[in-house]
Amino acid sequence: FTTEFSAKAADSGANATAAFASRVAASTGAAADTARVNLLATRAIKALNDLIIEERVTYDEYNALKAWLIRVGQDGEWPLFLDVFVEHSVEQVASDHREGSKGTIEGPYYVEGSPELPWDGTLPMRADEPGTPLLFQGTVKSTDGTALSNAKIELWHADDLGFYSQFAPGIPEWNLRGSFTTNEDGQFQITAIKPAPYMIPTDGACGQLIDAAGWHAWRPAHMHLKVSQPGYELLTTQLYFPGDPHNDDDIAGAVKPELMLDPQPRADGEGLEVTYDFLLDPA
Ligand code: MBD
Ligand code: FE
Repeated sequence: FTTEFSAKAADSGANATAAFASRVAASTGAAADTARVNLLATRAIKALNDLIIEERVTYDEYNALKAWLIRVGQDGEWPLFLDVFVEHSVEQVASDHREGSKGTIEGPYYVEGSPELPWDGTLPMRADEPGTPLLFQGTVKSTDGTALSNAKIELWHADDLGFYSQFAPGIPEWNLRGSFTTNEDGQFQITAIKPAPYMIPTDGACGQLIDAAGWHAWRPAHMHLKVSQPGYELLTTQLYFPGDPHNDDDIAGAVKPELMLDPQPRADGEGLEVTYDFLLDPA
C-alpha cells in the first residue's frame, strides 16, 4: 500500500469539499430564513469581535488568521475543520431528544450508495487488507424492543494506514464501505476488520493550526455507521474500541461512553468478535 503514502491533505480536502458540494450543499440554500441568519450571523460576528477586544488581538495575529482562513479554502479543508471542531455540538442539539442509540458526528468522509450486502456479508476489502479480523454482530430494534428486519446498516472506516477510500488515492473505490440489510429477525453479522487509530491530515491548513497550537491530530480508532429504516430516525454514529490512547482526547470530541465496544477474542482464534445492538427512535 505504499502509494497511499503520497496522499496529500489537499487531495482528500478537495475530494471532501466536492463530496459535500454534490451531496449536501445544494439542498441547504432554501433553508435560509432572514431572521435566523440575522440572529446567528450577528452573534457569531459579535463573539469574534468580543474575543479580539478581550484578548487584545494584534494586527500580526489578525493577518495570520486571514492567511490561515484563505488556506483552509485552498486546501479544501472546510469540511474537515468544521466536522472536527464544530459538528459535535450540532449533533448534540440535533439528537438530545432521542431515546434510542446514541449518535455522533458523521465526519467528512461518508459516501452514499456503497455496495449492498446481505445481513451476514463481508465489508469490501483487499485480499491482503491489513488489520485484525472483526466479526461485528447484533440486532437492530425499535426503542420499544421490536426487531427491525430489512433495516439498512451502512458501515465505513479508514484502512490500517488511516486512509478512506474515495478520499485518498490508490484505494479500490468501495474499500471498507458497505451497506448491509438485517435479516427477518433484525440481525446482522458483518465480517470486517478492526480499524486503526486515525490521524487527520497534518500537511494542510488544519495540520498547521494543530501544530501552531501544540495540539495533537488523533482520533481514536472508529467505525462509522448509518442505521436506517423507513419510519424511524436515521442514526448516524461511530463505535470505538477500549484501550485506544485517544478515547479520552479525540480531537473531534465525538466519543461517548455508550459508543464503546467490548470486543472479545474469537473462539476459533480468528481475530475478534463483538455484539452491539442499535435502537432506533420512531420518527
Ligand atoms: C475522520 O475520519 C473523522 O471521522 C472525522 C470526524 C474527521 C476527520 C476524519
Ligand atoms: Fe472517520
